[in-house]
Amino acid sequence: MTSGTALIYDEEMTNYKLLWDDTNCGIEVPERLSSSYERLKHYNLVERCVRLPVREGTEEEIMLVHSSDYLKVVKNTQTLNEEELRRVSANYDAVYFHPNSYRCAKLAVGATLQLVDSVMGGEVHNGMALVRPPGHHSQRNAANGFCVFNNVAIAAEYAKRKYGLQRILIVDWDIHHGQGIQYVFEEDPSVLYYSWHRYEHQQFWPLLRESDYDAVGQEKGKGFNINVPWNKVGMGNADYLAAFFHVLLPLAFEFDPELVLISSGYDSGIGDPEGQMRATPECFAHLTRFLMHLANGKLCAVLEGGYHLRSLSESVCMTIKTLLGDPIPHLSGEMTPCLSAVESIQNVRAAHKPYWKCLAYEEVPPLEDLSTKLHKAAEAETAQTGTCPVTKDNAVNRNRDEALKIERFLELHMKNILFPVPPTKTAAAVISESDARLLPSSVLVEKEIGVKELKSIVSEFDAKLVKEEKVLNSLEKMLAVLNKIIKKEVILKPFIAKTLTGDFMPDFGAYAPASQEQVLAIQKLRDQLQLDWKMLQCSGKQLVSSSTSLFCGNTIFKEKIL
Ligand code: Q9C
Ligand code: ZN
Repeated sequence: MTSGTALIYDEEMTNYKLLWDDTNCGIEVPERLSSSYERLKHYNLVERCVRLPVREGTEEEIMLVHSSDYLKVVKNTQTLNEEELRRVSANYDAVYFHPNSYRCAKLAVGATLQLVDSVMGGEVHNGMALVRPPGHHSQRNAANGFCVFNNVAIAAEYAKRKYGLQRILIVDWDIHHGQGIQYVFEEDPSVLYYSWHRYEHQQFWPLLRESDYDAVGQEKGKGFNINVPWNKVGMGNADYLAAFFHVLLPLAFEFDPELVLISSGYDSGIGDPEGQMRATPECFAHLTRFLMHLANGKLCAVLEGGYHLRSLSESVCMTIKTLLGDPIPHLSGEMTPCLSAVESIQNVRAAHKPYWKCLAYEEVPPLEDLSTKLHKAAEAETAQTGTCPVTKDNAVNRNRDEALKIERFLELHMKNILFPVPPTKTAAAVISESDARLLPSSVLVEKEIGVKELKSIVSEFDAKLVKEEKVLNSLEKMLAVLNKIIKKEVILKPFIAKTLTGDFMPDFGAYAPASQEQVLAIQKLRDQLQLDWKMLQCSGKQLVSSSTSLFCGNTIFKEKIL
């Protein structure tokens, strides 16, 4: 068993800065690094980490992702004067060079690879590298968005080669789209890239069509590129968690990575001038903790953006505290995602449905239509009458088809709420835990089903639950929102009943070791599923090695499988 959290930081990476006026680049300052490190010291976190020295990334390592021509261009900036530096910088979008940029960019690559080595070598369990310049925008032949070398993309290539990894997950929670990473791995099924980003229907930098949800990867890499475009600013804890629950985590668990890399930008946090989002530092503790369940905990976080110094440094601390295993702080504020977030999430899910088993059984019409329609109808009606149409009996003249659609919409959301739950827990207990944060709308509404009615529904299935006021509160909140979308109890009741009894969740029963027949049956199933199950599909060694490791506790079976 390995333990410990690595921290990689070297003051030398603060030794470059913008030398001239440029409103695009002014926010990328050395204090981003030093203030994060100061904050870590303030919370006594530095001394709890395993300190690793940085090194320079080698030319060979840099060329895992970048061309030798581009490497030469960057190398050449070391000796340029200000005028020449300005000229080189102007060849790229939102980039500045300084005589120390090349040295620091090499250290940023090397620091990232040191982290990967110490995690893969088992010296530590996980860790974080605090680096400058960031990496995720840079491309084979170009610097971009403050980024010189693509630290995380290089790390993934490096880990594939040095450790023979077949499945690496990159989670890019920076608020900008890491298009550089997308370009590198677009056709590569062994690297699953996930990014959420401020998009605003392509009105936000880097203004790319390929940042939208329908960029799912190409050729063999189809299904391995996941974009969650945020079309509004102000996304917060609930929206981020909903994206994790409904997009990233299901797919990531199906993918079953051997290593997780985080493009750990904090411009997605509250107060950041670029992101304009609202996630609190505590949110990053939750995001981190979820990812620690993957890849046996092998996780490397690498700093990308983050321009509000206080928000940035508090969020860095939250991430490292969580990596160290500290308790996760509670989240405050609105716990339901906004309509725009739900729309984005549903669009990504729809786009990825052909590629992932965990999405395959979703039977809903494209949610874009439905929610946009509901939203528009509500807005129009509210403007006219001051009341929300969907709560009024006859305000919206729905035909049967539409009613059915809404029913499926609700059913889908109930399934979503319950998705990550082991069957041993009651549905209601789970809803209480998740605090109903996965509901489709956050608008306050009149209650159509009161606590009394609710109690009677619930008590039919589990008398014990009725006593738990907390559970009821969550359910009540949930029902209130559902009521807003659709008035008729008659549709809701049997459906809620079904959900509460856990109808669609299989009961696995008590755990018992697999019998020989079961192992062979599973083996056969794996053969069949291999074609479309990601976890099997992208493992070259697949059957033999995975099967034996699954059942290695039982040597009798091992021989049979081999
Ligand atoms: N008008 C990172 O967060 N903004 N890079 C350009 C153009 C550039 C962000 C605005 C933002 C780059 C690593
Ligand atoms: Zn960013």
